[in-house]
Amino acid sequence: MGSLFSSLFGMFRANRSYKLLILGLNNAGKTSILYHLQLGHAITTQPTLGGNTETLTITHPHTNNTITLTCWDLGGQEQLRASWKLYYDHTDAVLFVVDAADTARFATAKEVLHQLLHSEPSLQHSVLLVLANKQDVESAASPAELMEYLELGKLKNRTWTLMGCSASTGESLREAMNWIAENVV
Ligand SMILES: Nc1nc2c(ncn2[C@@H]2O[C@H](COP(=O)(O)OP(=O)(O)O)[C@@H](O)[C@H]2O)c(=O)[nH]1
Ligand SMILES: [Mg+2]
Repeated sequence: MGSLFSSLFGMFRANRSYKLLILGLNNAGKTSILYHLQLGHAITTQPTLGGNTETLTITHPHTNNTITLTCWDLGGQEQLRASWKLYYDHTDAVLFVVDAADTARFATAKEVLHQLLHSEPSLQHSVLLVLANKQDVESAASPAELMEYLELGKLKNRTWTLMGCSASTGESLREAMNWIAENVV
């Protein structure tokens, strides 16, 4: 499989830049997704050390427009860092990644997600894609189950969807990026 990242401009409009954030609790699979998009295959990830961000940028060869993906862990004290505000500005889409096999932390994931959307004015216009990651794990909750756990029906004035995916196999990552390309205004 080729790199999905290099073909993103085939899905996204070439005449503008995009800023996408990949957020979620630690161990959800954010870094794995980021690298899968870039390399087209799974890598062994290292835990991201407190507060670090990881960024991938692709530049359109003719227009110099960019697609930027930045990820960091939410939850715990790090979430409150003032410097994150800089990253939230002008966000087109949030990819909120949940480890669908980690049922013990669904409640925390829900709290963190709803708090994020309520407390960050600069995310008011961002579309939301929730990824129920690790669908390759047998015990993983289905997308429909996770949608209920996370109470996504409560979201108001927001374009959102939830999809199952696997950063290990790459399942549904192309569909995920396609949805974003089609739904970012
Ligand atoms: N089975 C399975 N493991 C995954 C998947 N995505 C990530 N992992 C593993 O989960 C762990 C945490 O992944 P990582 O990308 O570092 O999570 P992050 O903390 O959100 O950046 C690593 O051991 C990954 O190999 C997946 O879709 N399926
Ligand atoms: Mg990480």
